[in-house]
Amino acid sequence: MFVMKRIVLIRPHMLIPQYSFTGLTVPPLGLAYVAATLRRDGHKVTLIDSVGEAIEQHVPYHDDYILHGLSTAQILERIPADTDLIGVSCMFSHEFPVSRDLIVAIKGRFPDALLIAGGEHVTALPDESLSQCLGIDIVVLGEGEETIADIAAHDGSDDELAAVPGLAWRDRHGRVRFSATRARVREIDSFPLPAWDLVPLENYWKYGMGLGVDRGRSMPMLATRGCPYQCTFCSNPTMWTTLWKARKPEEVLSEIRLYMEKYDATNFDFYDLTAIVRKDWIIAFCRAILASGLRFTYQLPSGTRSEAIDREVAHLLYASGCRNMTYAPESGSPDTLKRIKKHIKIDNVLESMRGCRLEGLNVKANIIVGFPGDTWKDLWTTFLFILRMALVGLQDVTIQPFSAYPGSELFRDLRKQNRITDLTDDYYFSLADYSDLTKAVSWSEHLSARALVWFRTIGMLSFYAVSYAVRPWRLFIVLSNLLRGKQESRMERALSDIFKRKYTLAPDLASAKLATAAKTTINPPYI
Ligand code: B12
Ligand code: SF4
Repeated sequence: MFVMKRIVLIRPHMLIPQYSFTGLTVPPLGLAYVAATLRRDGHKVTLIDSVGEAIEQHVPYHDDYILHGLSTAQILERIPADTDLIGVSCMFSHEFPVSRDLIVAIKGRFPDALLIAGGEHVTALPDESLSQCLGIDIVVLGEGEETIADIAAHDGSDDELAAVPGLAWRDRHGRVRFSATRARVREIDSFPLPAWDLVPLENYWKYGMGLGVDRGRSMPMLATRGCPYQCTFCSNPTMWTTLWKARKPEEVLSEIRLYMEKYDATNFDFYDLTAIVRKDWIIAFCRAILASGLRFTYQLPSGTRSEAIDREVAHLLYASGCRNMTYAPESGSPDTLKRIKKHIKIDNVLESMRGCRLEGLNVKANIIVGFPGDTWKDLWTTFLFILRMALVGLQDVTIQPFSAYPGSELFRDLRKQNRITDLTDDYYFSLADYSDLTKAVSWSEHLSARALVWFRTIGMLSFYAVSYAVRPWRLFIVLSNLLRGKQESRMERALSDIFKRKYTLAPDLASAKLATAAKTTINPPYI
């Protein structure tokens, strides 16, 4: 017999390093998908988006960090008393200590509600998540929609849980148990569209927040799930396996049309792990947009591969409204690329980038340095590659030190080698240092953390120096866009975020420093 449940889904507050150069804050797409599936099944769902509901709220945390969003007390206040099931998203490993404390506080207030955690981090470390956080009853592994829907349909007894594939839980004897592996959903168009009516989208638009550059009222989109590659630094294979599935281009387009009509959306940010895997798919998608006559911009900001992007594809991308794209070559050193199993050729990537630039796209590249085994030679080769990208005309580059994310092959290797031993709070926090310009952790036997900090600074300065020396008019474009509050490149986004943080956060931070009470509510004792 079906019993309707009262379900609350929570996106916890975000943790960002104080000297972070990125202030990206985006609507919680994964939770919006989960909420839609639970509603499809007839449950009553509330979504607490701690970040979206308090974009302007920032509190200092542990000296070096900032907590962004609602406080624990404010989150607790929003949970209805008759809640049966609480789902918390635990996406980022560096935020786990903070999410854990939140979960403990929630469980303390609502001991009878079943507490389910899902997302990247708990999927990578289910055992540890359950043992480091006694507030979690069940961990949903990988793709979450159907698993949580099955849990909601059951009563939560050990036997019933064992019959639901795709989860880990602590049984009544306190032992961590795993059910059978759940296969990924193959018909990804069958998911109900994200429940955006439960998310404070207007707040994101008000502050110009989105995954890409601010090009107006932006909506998150997902055209594909998974990625067929297995780069050693990436948690994707553990989370999504290597199954890559794309939606039908016309379904993606009809979702876009819906958001244009319902929300006046003008721009769409694709959150795909690697959106462009098949050339025939991207061509069909671009042609469908062109045939529809709809006018909007879209961006591929999360880092795509280059194999399927030649000049023909670049032309269609631009013609159909794509304005920004991010490549993720990660390194310029063939030795490093081989070690991290990236399976790309530098010259092919540069050729693909050149095509995009010639067609007018705004292009950024992501570089990671300090992988285990990286040497000065790898850094030097990567430095030359960075300069070549500047000459090709890329607008932006980010250089980040490698972070050993749980779920990745490199993380497992480092644990086997006893280079990562205890998963302490300090370890989790260290994963956030990638975005702090003053910090790095080096996992290379040949490079110090200091060397990586310097490399990043010199590498980025050199990229922009060459870029502006070769194309001096770009400086004027950046300045004029900044003055007009317009954004085209990631540099413009970063400068505008820093400006916003300085002038809109500063008073907030000052008052928060006085309010020591805030620290006690946000930071209850660890268990
Ligand atoms: C959008 C995005 C962001 C956004 C924030 C997203 C958010 N809402 O909080 C921003 C730009 C801020 C961001 C930044 C970073 N990101 Co990011 N990001 C993504 C991205 C591209 C899309 C996420 C998404 O929406 N996916 C689609 C939805 C459908 O999947 P999902 O969110 O995982 O949700 C599903 C399941 O996880 C599960 N689920 C999730 N929550 C819950 C809750 C419950 C109760 C249940 C049952 C299930 C469940 O069900 C959902 C539906 O199937 C992913 C890559 C990807 N495509 O997954 C990387 C990814 C999540 N990011 C990653 C990383 C490393 C980062 C950064 C640390 C640095 C970086 N290199 O980019 C920063 C740090 C962020 C910070 N807090 O400061 C890693 C995470 C690794 C890890 N374990 O920490 C990912 C997986 C990319 C990768 N493979 O490297 N990111
Ligand atoms: S880094 Fe990109 S290409 Fe490599 S496995 Fe992860 S998502 Fe796929």
